Amino acid sequence: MSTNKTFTMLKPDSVEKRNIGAILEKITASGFRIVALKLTQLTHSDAEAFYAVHNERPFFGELVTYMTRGPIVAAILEKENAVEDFRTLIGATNPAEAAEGTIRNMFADSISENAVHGSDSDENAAIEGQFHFSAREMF
Ligand code: IDP
Ligand code: MG
Repeated sequence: MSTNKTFTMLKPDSVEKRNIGAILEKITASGFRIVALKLTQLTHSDAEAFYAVHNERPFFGELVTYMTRGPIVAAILEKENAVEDFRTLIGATNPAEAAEGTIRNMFADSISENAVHGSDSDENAAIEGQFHFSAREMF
């Protein structure tokens, strides 16, 4: 059953390039409601746990270094069919393959520094959202 919620991070490159406002505008203009929102920073162990599924991949060390090098924006978003629709809005992992008008097409530089995270399932959206936000931070 769909929860109608997903979890996103605007990754360190988006914060460094001052794209927070433009990306949040694109997200809300696309019909998502912001349920929870904060500027925060992942620790090394946070990033290793978050991306544990990729820990055998050759880019894992680079990914952890990138995701911990500065603040991120964490958010929970609500919309009908949120997980799937948000993955469509962000576009392919590699911005060179991301469709015109998607967030990664507009704001990402490379397959490693690709601007945003979007949960890949309702189950992971709930786990990732609860990692960052307490009940009193969700509206
Ligand atoms: P996703 O973010 O579109 O779900 P995943 O395959 O789950 O993509 O990969 C997680 C993150 O790992 C990507 O968003 C990107 O930052 C990084 N990544 C994925 N593939 C590569 C790669 O081939 N080289 C470097 N970094 C990668
Ligand atoms: Mg993924």
